[in-house]
Amino acid sequence: MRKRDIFLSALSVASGLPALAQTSARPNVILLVADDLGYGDISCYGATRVSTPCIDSIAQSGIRFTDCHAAASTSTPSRYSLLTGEYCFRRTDTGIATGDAQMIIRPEQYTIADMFKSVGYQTAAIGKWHLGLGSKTGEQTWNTKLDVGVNDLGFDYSYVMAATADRVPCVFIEDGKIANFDPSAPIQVSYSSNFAGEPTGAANPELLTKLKSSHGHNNSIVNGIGRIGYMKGGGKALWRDEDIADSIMAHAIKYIEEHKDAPFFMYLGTNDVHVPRYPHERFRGKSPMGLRGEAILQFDYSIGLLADALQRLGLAENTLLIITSDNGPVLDDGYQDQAVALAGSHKPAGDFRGAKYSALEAGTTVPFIVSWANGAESGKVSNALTAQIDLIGSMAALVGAEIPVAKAADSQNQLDTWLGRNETPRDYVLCMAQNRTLTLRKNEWKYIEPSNGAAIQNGPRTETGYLSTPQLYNLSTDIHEDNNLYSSNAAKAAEMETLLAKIRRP
Ligand code: NG6
Ligand code: CA
Repeated sequence: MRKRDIFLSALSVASGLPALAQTSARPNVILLVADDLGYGDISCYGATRVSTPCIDSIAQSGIRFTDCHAAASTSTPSRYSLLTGEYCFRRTDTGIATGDAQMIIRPEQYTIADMFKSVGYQTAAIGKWHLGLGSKTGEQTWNTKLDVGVNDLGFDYSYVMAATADRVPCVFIEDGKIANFDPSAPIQVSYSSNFAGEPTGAANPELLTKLKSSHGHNNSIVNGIGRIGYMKGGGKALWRDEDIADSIMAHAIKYIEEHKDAPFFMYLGTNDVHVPRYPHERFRGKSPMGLRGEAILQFDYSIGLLADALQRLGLAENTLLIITSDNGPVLDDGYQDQAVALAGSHKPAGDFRGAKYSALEAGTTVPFIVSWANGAESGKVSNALTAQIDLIGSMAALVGAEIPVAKAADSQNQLDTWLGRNETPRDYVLCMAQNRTLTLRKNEWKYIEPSNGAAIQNGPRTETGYLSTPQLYNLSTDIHEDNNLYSSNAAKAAEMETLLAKIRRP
């Protein structure tokens, strides 16, 4: 036997599962990560003021998890952990990245794409990136090929937004180069000062014709919307916010069409439902919740397009699709899109306390749906404590890849739980809030370490859960984290603190 076959046999014995390579074609894997989509934002997780039939139908044919966590309550650190299997807190440079940040994951670092490539998969990253590009912050060669980019992290193909839709540069980068590059309008990007003669949201609010800011977002104006950071140029390469969802999904589907004969892994980051929420015209007026509700409808519609494409190409049965979000929800994240005023009875975070940015459960508890007709249970709801950090470990077990020693060290193999074969919970779940406060879950217990952050998030006015003293909650009786048991349950508190210290310094 070749080394790979020996490894697969060993794996099948160890896990009790048939080695996939010996039983069925290896599945395609699509990891679809929404942006700021809350636990309560989709109907199969309880939303009633918005309906998400495409996602609900996928959940019905797969497993819907009720207690899954992103590694952080903001995007950059959450995605860093997801793609590397390493906790974001282990490095200090994993906070929310500017659009001109250098690449945070180092080319030599092991990624989920490297893992899939090691067993012969084609790999693609499409959509929101927000993990930096180029080798030096502020010195990217935007108008020629970037010196270092997504394709240096194991992805064969990439079509990404450098950061977020509210940050410049407002162009897509395809395989390291500006997509639809306009030679008559090369771009310039700065996060320190404006370019002479260029309007800004702060100086020219009359030019904010599509969306006005509620906080921040008052630098360069692109498509009638103020952004974070300054840019000049772009011409025909500039995105139109109304077309971002279509553009991301069109590129994803084109990739799938072109790679339907070989197994592929696709990291697919939608822009929805991050700010600025400015969905395509066809969704306008379709939600009582205004633009944020329409962005959720657009997100669901995009997933419908993806599902249809998989069906049409004969890939529906043997594609493992994960639908999740990078962090919890927020209503007012800096634009006057009326998300707060029109939310009504909608609970974007379900029954959890807090929001995006927060150390409370709403910050990192995210929708998590796994669907794979050929290999996962169907029509199941799993209450197992799970974590996105286990992506590499679980997917490596799925495809029989050997993770090199000391790589993706925080990621575990939770494949059986993820495929619904059992409900074995993760032994603990560690998360990081925006001010880098760490939280620890173990079974029903939740510990929040002390920090000096403000109790209310500046801007969105949401609860952070930051407190100068430690917190301990029993979520089985107190899902809303109201009763701090830290003083009254000293034994459990000590156990959680000891475990946190151990994880922090392995
Ligand atoms: C904040 C932005 C917010 C959003 C967030 C990152 C302001 C006032 N707020 O700093 O709008 O962009 O960063 O969100 O600028 S994330 O989901 O990508 O982490
Ligand atoms: Ca996010």
